[in-house]
Amino acid sequence: MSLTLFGITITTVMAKAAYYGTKQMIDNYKREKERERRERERMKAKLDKEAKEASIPSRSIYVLGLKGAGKTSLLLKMGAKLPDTTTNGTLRIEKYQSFKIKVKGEDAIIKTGEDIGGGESFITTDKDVKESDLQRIVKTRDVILYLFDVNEFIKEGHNKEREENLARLKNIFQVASDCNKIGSIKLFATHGNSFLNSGGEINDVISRIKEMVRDYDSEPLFDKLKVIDTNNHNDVQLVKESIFS
Ligand SMILES: Nc1nc2c(ncn2[C@@H]2O[C@H](COP(=O)(O)OP(=O)(O)OP(=O)(O)O)[C@@H](O)[C@H]2O)c(=O)[nH]1
Ligand SMILES: [Mg+2]
Repeated sequence: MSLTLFGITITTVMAKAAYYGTKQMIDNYKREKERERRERERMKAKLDKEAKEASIPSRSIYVLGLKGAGKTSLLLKMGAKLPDTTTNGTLRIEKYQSFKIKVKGEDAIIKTGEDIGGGESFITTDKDVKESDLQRIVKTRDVILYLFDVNEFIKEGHNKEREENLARLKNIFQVASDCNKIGSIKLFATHGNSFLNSGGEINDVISRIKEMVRDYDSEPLFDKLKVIDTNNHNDVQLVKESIFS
């Protein structure tokens, strides 16, 4: 069928094509407007989230200590997303994204960071290089948590693990003094539950440890030493509070 208007012949096929073409244009336009609306909403939500998070207190931390001290266990318990297989010994640097925690009922943020193994090779302490890993870490992080296994530390006699801890703490103390950040180093003696289960007494062990480190360079770091179990919710809460204190 065809219709002639002002000398132009319009066939049904032409009319249909014009109709569908126009419809498609309108649909495309609507889709584009909808996409723009969704993008605006997404941006607004992102900005709102960033503004909200900017008002939440945040800290960057680094957890140090010998192999088996409980670094990975503590980070996992605090809420860092790490492969939990790494509590069998962290073999490479594992990065974690920033995560939210509660401190005294209020929101707080632990910034992006990394979990390292306690093996010597993971961080350099060599002062000859321009800046050792340890210097970089102490300088750039807000808080350093240093963990050691209380049961190993207090063993009497020649104690290689205690010596190693004290050697590392000497370095850390030195670097922290150089950049005026002694207060950012927090010490925690871990495996407190095994210690208690074997009949130990917390106050007594803290005094014993302080006696053992008397006259060592890092002695001042032991002033606020706490004994914790990295799997205990209240103990981990204590660590979180110390990060924001
Ligand atoms: N009883 C007890 N066990 C703990 C505690 N903290 C860690 N552990 C255990 O000790 C072992 C070593 O813990 P990790 O968290 O892997 O120690 P790490 O410091 O990350 O060790 P590396 O990655 O090798 O340097 C694991 O079997 C943990 O379950 C604690 O406070 N109490
Ligand atoms: Mg580990």
